[in-house]
Amino acid sequence: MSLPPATLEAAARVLRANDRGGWTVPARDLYPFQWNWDSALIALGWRRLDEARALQELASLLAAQWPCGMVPQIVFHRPDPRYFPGPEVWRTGRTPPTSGITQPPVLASCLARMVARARDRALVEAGARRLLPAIERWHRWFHEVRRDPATGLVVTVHPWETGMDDSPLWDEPLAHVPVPEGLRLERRDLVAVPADQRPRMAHYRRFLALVLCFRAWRWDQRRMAAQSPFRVADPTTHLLLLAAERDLEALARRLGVLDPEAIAARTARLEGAIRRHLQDPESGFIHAFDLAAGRRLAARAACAFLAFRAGLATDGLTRALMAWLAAVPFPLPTVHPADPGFERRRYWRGPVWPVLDRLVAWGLEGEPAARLAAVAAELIRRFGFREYHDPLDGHGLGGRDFSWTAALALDWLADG
Ligand code: 9WN
Repeated sequence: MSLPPATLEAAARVLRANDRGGWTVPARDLYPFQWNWDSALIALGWRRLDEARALQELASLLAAQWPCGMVPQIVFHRPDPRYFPGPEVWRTGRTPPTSGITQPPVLASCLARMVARARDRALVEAGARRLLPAIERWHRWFHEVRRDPATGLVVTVHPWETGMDDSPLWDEPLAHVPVPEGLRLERRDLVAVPADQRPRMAHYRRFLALVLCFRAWRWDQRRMAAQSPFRVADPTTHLLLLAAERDLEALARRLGVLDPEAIAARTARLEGAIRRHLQDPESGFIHAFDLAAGRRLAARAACAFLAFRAGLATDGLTRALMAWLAAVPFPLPTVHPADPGFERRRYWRGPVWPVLDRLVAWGLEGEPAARLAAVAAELIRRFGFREYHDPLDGHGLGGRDFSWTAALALDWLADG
């Protein structure tokens, strides 16, 4: 289902209004800096309007890469009092200031899509050649600096790294994170969004406690991977990294750059670790793993369906997807409504996120892909470019004029 021209024009207006000159804010009031996986997905919207601007979005993010290879979750290009915690809390010592953790790696996959659909092939391929070495270093960082020696899985040290911050997946491992006495927490997010649509205070206190712990360790990434009080293997990070590695290898072969064999070898190792530790052998479902406790977690979330994109589909997982699609009028609910943890309006604990539908549909064909596109198109037509929605009545929630929602309208729903 495609969106009408007027809606696509409105999407382009959102991107232009959120453009800060080479980088785009996710949402003007709520998130006034550059975010990692937002920018990669926003670039896909820019590609429909201006391919050079799309490449610039990725370049401005990669310019903030750390010497160790990490590409940070947030780049604080210029001060803005509307977000907490800002650079004065993170204190990572980087220029420009950045946070000290990462986010799910979708950059390579977005760049591969830009190359595959390029209108100006010479421009986009030249841009890809420039950007690929930095992206390869970032992927290598996941395998080397963030490798859990016991399982071969990638260590995630903060729920913000998963992009699905207060998901019930993290309730159990977060419970072990100590909160220092007298912790000072400012909730500037609650100025723009009602509290029942945002993470609870108990979650936020632990989000901040982890930041302060890593700050005390001077952002030593190896120490964070080995000793963080929150050490999990995240389905989203693993499944998107697996897909991104496959896309990177294909790009390397196509453009004759990097070492595709080395990428293929580490991709195979990653796939093996996911199959061994995250995928349930009977149901095919992809679970999170608590590395600190040494066991797979029982909780289920919709990010498991990113497995289709990563080439890990099974009959059981297909049956589960069908059940989740049928469970609510506006799928995918991030948490199944029959789950006791389901909350229809609260952030990553139930609402449908158009951006997740887009990422899941990227790995699907036929009826399920068409259904997700139809749902996202209907939500956008009725409620505008929102951050997420109530999966029972479709009502728009969270931030407004949201960049990645506008971008997916241009990149995914304009194609029909
Ligand atoms: C923390 C920007 C980001 C997204 C995340 C989403 C939310 C931030 C927050 O907003 O997280 O990174 O402060 O709530 O959970 O996926 O990248 O849109």
